[in-house]
Amino acid sequence: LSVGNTDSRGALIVLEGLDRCGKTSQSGKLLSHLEGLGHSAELWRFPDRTTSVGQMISAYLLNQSQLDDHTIHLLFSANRWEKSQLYLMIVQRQKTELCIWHWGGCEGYSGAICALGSYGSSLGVIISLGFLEHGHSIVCYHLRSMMETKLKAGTTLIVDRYSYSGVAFSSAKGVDVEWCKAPEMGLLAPDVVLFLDIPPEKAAERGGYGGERYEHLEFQKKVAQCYQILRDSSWKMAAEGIDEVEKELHDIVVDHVLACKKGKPLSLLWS
Ligand code: DGP
Ligand code: NA
Ligand code: NA
Repeated sequence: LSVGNTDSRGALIVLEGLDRCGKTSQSGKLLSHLEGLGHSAELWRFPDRTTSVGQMISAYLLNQSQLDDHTIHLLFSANRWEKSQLYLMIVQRQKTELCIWHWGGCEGYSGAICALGSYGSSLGVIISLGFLEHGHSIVCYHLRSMMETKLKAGTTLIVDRYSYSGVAFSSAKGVDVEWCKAPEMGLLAPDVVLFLDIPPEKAAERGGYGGERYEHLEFQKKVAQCYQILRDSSWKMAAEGIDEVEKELHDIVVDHVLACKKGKPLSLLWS
């Protein structure tokens, strides 16, 4: 196993802001910048509308379906948990070497897992299986989340919206903040949150505004207030569209990428 021999990892970078704040184009520029410096990086976004949960979210945002505020909140959260789903790596032990034999989703295997021991590994817990279903003398099941797997393989994730959108948009409707935070608990905490600070009035002037459920000026003003409640020391506020600010954001991100490369530990929301 070549990954995980050190605690080096990619950084988890989250971009947040109101609708039409320019996050998506900033995410793209950030990706090119990191790749240009030779870092491995990927762009993710939430909601991920490609999954079956994501399709329900998309229909709701397009006003094609109506859902209770709590229900849609939990669907958005489920859409983030989907990406943290445990994946299963089966490794076969060959003398002193471990080689990856199969990699796939957990379904169908979870019932069979019986923990006989664990390997010390920065990758996580490797569980030896005591039965010989696959005809190997020792089969190790290694449980990892997709997001953690990417990070620990050294890939930096630039994530367009995350749990903060979840709490800000739902609490702007009047749903209790603590209730909103609860289902996000246990997801990975970002290393840095870049908040693109734009006056709601300015965002509202942009083309295509109003196309989806939440794109109304009065609602976005409430979302802006709710974001402020969530703000902590990991947040960097940035006025959008200014070259120096963009450069500053890039420098902040590179600093975090380097710190993670040196082994800065991962933590969980909302600790
Ligand atoms: P986007 O694809 O970034 O334009 O996001 C779609 C819309 O969904 C946008 O108005 C923000 C909102 N949104 C994103 N994440 C969440 C969430 O977790 N909960 C709620 N209620 N809204 C969200
Ligand atoms: Na939008
Ligand atoms: Na999104």
